[in-house]
Amino acid sequence: MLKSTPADARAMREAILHHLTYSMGKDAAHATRQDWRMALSHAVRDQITDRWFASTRKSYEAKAKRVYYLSMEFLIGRLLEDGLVNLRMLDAANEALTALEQDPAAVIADEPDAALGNGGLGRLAACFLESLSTLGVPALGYGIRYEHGLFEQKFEYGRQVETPETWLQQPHAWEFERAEAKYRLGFGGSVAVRDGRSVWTPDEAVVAAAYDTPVVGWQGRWANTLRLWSAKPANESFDLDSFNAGDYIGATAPEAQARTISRVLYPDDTTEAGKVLRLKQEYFFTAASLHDIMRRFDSEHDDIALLPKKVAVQLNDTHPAIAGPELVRILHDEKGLPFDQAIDLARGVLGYTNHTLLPEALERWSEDIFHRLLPRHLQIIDRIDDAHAKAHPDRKVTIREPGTVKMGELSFVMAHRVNGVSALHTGLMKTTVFKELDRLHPDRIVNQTNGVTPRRWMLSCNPSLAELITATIGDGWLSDLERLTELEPNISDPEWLRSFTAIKRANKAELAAWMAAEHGVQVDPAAMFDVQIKRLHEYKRQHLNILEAIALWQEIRDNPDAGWTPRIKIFAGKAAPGYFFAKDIIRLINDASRVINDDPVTNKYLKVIFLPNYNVSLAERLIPAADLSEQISTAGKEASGTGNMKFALNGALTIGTLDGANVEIREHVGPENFFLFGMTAEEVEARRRIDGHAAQAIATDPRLARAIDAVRNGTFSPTEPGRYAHIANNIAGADYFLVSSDFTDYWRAQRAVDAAFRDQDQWMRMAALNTARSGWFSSDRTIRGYLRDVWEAETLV
Ligand code: 26Y
Repeated sequence: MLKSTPADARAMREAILHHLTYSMGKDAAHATRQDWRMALSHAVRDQITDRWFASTRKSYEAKAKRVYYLSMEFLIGRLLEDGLVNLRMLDAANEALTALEQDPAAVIADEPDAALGNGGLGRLAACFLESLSTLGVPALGYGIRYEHGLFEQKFEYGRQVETPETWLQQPHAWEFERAEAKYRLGFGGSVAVRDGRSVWTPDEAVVAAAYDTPVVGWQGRWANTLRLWSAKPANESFDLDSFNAGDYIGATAPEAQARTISRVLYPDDTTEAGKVLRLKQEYFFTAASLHDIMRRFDSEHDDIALLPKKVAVQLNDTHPAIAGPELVRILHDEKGLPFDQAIDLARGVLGYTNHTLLPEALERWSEDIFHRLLPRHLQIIDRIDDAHAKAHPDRKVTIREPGTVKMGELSFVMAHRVNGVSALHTGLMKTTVFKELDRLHPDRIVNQTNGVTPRRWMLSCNPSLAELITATIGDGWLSDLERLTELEPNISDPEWLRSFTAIKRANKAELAAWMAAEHGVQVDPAAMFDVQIKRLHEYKRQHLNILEAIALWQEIRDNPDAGWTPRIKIFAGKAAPGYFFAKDIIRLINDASRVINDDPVTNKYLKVIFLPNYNVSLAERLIPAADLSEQISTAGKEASGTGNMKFALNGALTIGTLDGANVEIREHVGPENFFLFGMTAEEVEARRRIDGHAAQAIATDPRLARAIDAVRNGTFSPTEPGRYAHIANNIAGADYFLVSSDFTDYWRAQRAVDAAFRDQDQWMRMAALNTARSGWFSSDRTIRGYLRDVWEAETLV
């Protein structure tokens, strides 16, 4: 499928050498790895650029409806391999680099991960962009060009230490600066009424400057743009008076202040902190994007009533929620449309995706901050709220509350469609946070279950499995993932299953070699690789996982010869810098891992490893090598999950609760190929109402009691025995996330996993069935759903 001809490899080699000379100014004898990486990137970029122009031209010619995906986060990772894979040039590049005496893997790994996102929401945006291009939808992603992406994580004595991420300090081949696309944006100031019109005069200004990155779809048939905004000073960036007075540092202050807006990604996806700078970031990128969208619309159409027919703007959570009032401001204040018509047009354009029901993560802004930064928008929000009240006199919900603006309610009221990201989550939206709004607008909420792109999450990260699949059913699955079901008849063919098994084993051996080389840990590739990789959150319950490991360790010590199934528990993930409980869970896992791994009695059967600095590239390494996928959130808390889909697709079995998209994964792969445990969302609610639920659970499970004791009494922190007492007390006390109450069933399910893994043939059949039945979880399917139910837009290829 990807086999290159000698001519392809030759052309690639020439293109690389051309760029080495003319873009990098180096000859082969003096080129560094970075030079080679840049030369190859430019060669690939040339190919993408031609297709990109062709796509843009087609969109203009068709005067097609465009989809705009507004997101504070795009967790895109590395782009070189992605481009090579989608253009089917990976083999040619490998051959060319080898002929040039370069190590292709090292050249590809030289690229820094673009980590412009925290986790699931940002990675989803990246998968969506790729699928929009694969499907040939005229679309743009809009976001912020953060100078510093998500912090890098190191461990010092087991503790998370954050250091700044600096991706832009390395040369970057993918973006084009657009000197012509600049917008001046205001903050603060006052509003006056002149000739019956509200006029906002801000007292602070900043310029948003566009940087474009092409995003190429499968087989290069289409490419869209990711447009990221960088903040620049609006006026003379340099205060000459200060400079002349000898204040050399003060002279640069205006520039520094303007640039602060796009300096750094907020690393917290847990608790909404209501910081002024964050609201500035939100308005900055949303307003710049809307001006850009309106400029494009005005250049193509002269009837403003066409707006909802030609423009779809999707809000990735409430972070760009200011789009509603800003669009109304543009249409009413600037273009002079009646207020009600402005609202209707804006609503026709906007869609809102909700990604969380956790009350502490729902954005609310203080009226005070809002008034200070966006005085006109606050007035508009009040009018939107009033208009909504007038239309629904019996309503029991408001956007404004004394002292606050509720961004979820604002987004809901201003969007024609509101969606959740899994069936369970969408159902819960209707019965919890948006119950009243759903009653008033019963057709507004729809479900769009998340998906992942199979190009990155199979073809690129698991090339051997991709090759087996293509050899078995052809390569149609890459653009129609549900065709993976055609694999099913082969699973009963022992030879085919042997190939499948050998691939999983080779992926595990590769990971084991990497862990030994990079982290000095020795693991047996024959052991079960049990993986939990995701942001640290109490609701995701990494502490349930480590508690089970501790109980297992204790049990193996009691009875070392009971025929245990060897297991490597692998963790990775970052905690928000201010989320101290989550950081303590990381430290506990690291401390416990030292004790457990050093235990000569048990370490043949159990090891625990926490890999530092989880990012997209590490996920690409781990997922193809996993046997067991840990998806163990407290039911009702994980909106969807997308890692869960990547694991199933790559032939890992899930141990999981009935939460988020786990529910749908289990339905698709079959309950017999999924290890279910734990309470349902309803049972969770009921359980919480029982006084002393944790104590009850502990009283009936001596294993749990003993594991909690070990955490409490300093078994893993002998120099500071009280270090984890608060974690033990939390689990044994209020235990809001029901670690104790779900422990016994989790333990049971884990032992069922052990038993199943001992029958490798049967296990691998189940693993292959997971792959064969995961096709529905392609982000292509998700995007088709949005096109149909939310955007009413078409594909052009
Ligand atoms: C406002 C601020 C505190 C904030 C910043 C980032 C709040 C939330 C976030 C990010 C949320 C996020 O990543 N949510 C995840 O979205 C995924 C894609 O839909 C889901 O699969 C996952 O369940 C959900 O936790």
